[in-house]
Amino acid sequence: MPRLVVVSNRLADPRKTAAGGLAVALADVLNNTGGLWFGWSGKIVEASAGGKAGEGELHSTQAGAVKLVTLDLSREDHDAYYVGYSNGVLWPVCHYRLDLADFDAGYIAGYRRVNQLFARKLKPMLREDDIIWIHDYHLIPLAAELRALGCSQRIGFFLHIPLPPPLILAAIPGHDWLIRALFAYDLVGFQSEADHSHFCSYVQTEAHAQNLGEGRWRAFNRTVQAGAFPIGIDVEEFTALAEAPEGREMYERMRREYSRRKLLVGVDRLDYSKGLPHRMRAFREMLQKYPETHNSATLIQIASPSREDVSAYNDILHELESLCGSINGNFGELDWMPVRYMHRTVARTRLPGLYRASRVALVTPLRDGMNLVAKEFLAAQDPQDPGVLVLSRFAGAAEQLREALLVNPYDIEGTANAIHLALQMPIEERRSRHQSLISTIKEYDVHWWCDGFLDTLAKAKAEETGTPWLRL
Ligand code: ADQ
Repeated sequence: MPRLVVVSNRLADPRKTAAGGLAVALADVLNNTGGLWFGWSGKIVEASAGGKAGEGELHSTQAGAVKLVTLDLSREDHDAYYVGYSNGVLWPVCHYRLDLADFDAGYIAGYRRVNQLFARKLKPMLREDDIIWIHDYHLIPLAAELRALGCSQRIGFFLHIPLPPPLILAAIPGHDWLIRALFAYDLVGFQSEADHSHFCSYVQTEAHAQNLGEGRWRAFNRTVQAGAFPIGIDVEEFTALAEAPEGREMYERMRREYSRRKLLVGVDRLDYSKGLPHRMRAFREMLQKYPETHNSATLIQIASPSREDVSAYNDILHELESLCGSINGNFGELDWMPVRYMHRTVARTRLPGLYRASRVALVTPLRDGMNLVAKEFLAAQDPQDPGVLVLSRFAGAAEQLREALLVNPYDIEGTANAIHLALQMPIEERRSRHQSLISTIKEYDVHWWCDGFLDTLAKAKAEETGTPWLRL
């Protein structure tokens, strides 16, 4: 079996529970093939006097059969590649937020520089028959840079965030270069059919690519295969976490604490794509419209700190704090606070207990590649007395989870009504919705995703008919 090489901006130690679903899923294949996982160390090195920093000092550790190799970045590279182009341009535009993008002309060169650095450092570690799997928007041009150095291995790419329609994508400085770079891969995977269809319309209209059928496209002297591979969770692992002592203890504590009230839960990174202020307004609207919910429902919102070096994140933090404060100020009683808001990360081992104790989950992003919280909430439920998922139609997960209560998060009143409906939903309906949803997430779990992508990659060998790579 060829060795699997995974490349992503950050990596996780697959032996640790805290690493989460993706690391757990990749750990199996990485372990079985004695694989290599390569990425940024998270460390920023300041330029030393006279010396050139950021030439990527390598750190290597062995995690079982898996080799983890990371590199450091210079301050300048980090600011342009990570804060600038990746999180200041690609993240907002791919989440349809042109208004929040920071189109600084200098960023793209830093993004390219770091991708070249990754390629230069990775190449000497590669074997001829390796299968390489590159993840996410930070590393779109990495295959092109590897090809430019003479690498002919099979290379796949998976985009974890949405791909917007061509006219939005075209707002990205260098969008044509980015899409052209995707043709350096043998296989490109998206989260949803919607994202895949945006790729198809872009390459047809902007790149005049030839449609070869079965997801294959020819352009820039290369062929590439593209498709939707919706990511799942490790349902068994998550259910086991719910049954483990910490999961149970958390569940029992929450049940005791909220025995007189129904619990609603929201768990997100604090990011403007997650629709947190819209969610709070919908919850406030529900309290206003349905006074019988006063005293009987509490929303726990956990928002983990995220990318605090990007200014748009500070704005969302203040807006959220002020909304939670005003809801509690206006509706709270001496013995009841409608919202409990926490700006922190909850340990992965405790999440299942919290989910299981909640009657309703609010997963209402304005735009999301997939959203794994939705799937984790479903996996943690008691099938005999399951909670209800209120899910944004703009999350990639909505393509699969049709039996959730689907909402348009921009429609505050509509979402408020859906939350109320979820709180009132009779047990038979909760059970039957949950039954369909759980069978979907079990069938399309993270192992299905991982195997499906790698099997397709093993078969998808691009034809090269010339030199495709352009300079930026
Ligand atoms: P994220 O935007 O980070 O990921 P999401 O899929 O919702 O979003 O969450 C990823 C993981 O983080 C989940 O396992 C979740 O439990 C955990 N998490 C989130 N908030 C947390 C908190 N406050 N405390 C503790 N844990 C928390 C990107 C894309 C998504 C896509 C994933 C995977 O933006 O659309 O689903 O990658 O492809």
